[in-house]
Amino acid sequence: MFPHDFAWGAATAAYQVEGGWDADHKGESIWDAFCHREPSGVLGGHSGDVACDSYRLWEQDLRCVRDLGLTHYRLSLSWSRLLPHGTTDHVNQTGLWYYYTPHNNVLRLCSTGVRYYNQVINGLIACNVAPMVTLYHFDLPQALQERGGWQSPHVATLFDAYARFCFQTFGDRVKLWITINEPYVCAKLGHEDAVHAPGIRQPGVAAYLAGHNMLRAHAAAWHSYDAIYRSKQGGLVSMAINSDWAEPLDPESTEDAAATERYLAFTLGWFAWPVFVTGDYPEVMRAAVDRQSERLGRGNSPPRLPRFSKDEPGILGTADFFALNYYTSRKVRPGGGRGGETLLGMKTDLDAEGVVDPSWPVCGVPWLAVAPYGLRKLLKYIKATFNHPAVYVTENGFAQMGPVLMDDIQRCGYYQDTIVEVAKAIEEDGVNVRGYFAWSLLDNFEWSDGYSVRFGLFHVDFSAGERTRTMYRSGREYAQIISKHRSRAQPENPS
Ligand code: GBH
Repeated sequence: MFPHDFAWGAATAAYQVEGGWDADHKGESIWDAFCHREPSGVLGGHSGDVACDSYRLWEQDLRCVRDLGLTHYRLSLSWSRLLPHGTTDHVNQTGLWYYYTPHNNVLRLCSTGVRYYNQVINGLIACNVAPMVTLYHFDLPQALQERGGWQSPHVATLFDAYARFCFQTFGDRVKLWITINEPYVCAKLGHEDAVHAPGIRQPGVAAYLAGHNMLRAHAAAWHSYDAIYRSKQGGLVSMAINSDWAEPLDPESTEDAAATERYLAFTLGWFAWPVFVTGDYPEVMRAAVDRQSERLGRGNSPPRLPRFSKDEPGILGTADFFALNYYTSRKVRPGGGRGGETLLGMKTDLDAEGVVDPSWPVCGVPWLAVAPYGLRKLLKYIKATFNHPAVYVTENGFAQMGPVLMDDIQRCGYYQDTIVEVAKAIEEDGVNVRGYFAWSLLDNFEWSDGYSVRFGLFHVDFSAGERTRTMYRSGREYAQIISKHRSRAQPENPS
């Protein structure tokens, strides 16, 4: 059974739902720029300009949250809505909002960005739903991109200032923080593959540098929280790491086993190892990158996978829980760096490829093979590898493609089966899982797939001005699961 205080949640991200991309003096983000570029890298030329219009319709989102009976809701803040230039010297000064605090007779000023998130956060708390807040979900202020973005070493200090601003402003009510969502995706899809903003393609170099600065930024923010806010606010801070579960294609093959180790090191390990194990990248990863640099005659100074400076506060220990985004699994064999390849790139460095087991159905997006058992395996692996941390599954979900099915039975099955695996991980493997967040509350802007891919528990009608939200069958079934477990949960013994 699930612990009585288990977090039952759903998640969204600012750019994917808010719209209002330039409302009330919001600054431009890299996703605004990426989508507005011609030709844009997004299917159908879609953008998040309006999305679910949650900037205007946030009260409807709160209704959805309540209809599901969630205990927690995970949302992200738009950095450039709060700080249009990305820096704290400009707190959306032109979009000011005055409010009066009757208890001490003070007329206060705050930015419309602050006002927006205050409304959402206060609205959640008023209906007894705890917010989990992500500071960064892929949407860097464009002004900072123009100063080098995640490839600039200065981004860590700027992120830290933004994080402090958020802790200071919202931390009296927000007790669960995610600094950066999926640094892997930001680094690799944004700086290696160019399929995400900022659309950079510098294989084998830029992603490692971007990822490095994300780790530095995360650590700086965690240290700030720890030193300045924790004693007053008593919250927890982590970074959300995405990973497939991976296992050898041929269980007998030592080559496949080694490839699997690399596969996990290059996804989960890239970020989790520095934070939870050694303060540095997995040795397997560094060795693989260095080996290819040498083989391709690139030399090794500076190393493509950067080294952490001893003069900065460390990375090790900068997470108060493990935040995992899990969707799918792979069977792994070597491939991509066998000697024939002459291209520098992460694929060559990794020298492993993941394939889908034929028994796993693929029914939505091509990458999402249904393998719920992989989550249990991954949770067990995390317990063993990262010193038995408290774990929140901060994302898990299933996409529909093509015609909309309000009776989305495949997604119902996906959630059912996955939640059972979480229960087994808790009961049988003793993993300290503290919560589970479905991705996503709403159908939304699915990055380079635009609106063609639907992950919601609520259907959103993107052709209607009102962006009507309608609960899918999977939403009803998730609500039933939650209510069953919430009512079964024993309230804490008051003595
Ligand atoms: C999450 O990433 C994101 O946090 C969320 O914003 C997003 O909406 C959700 O997933 C659904 O996609 O097309 O073969 O290159 C999940 C991790 C890693 C899954 C990159 C898709 C691309 C595979 N993602 N992966 S491919």
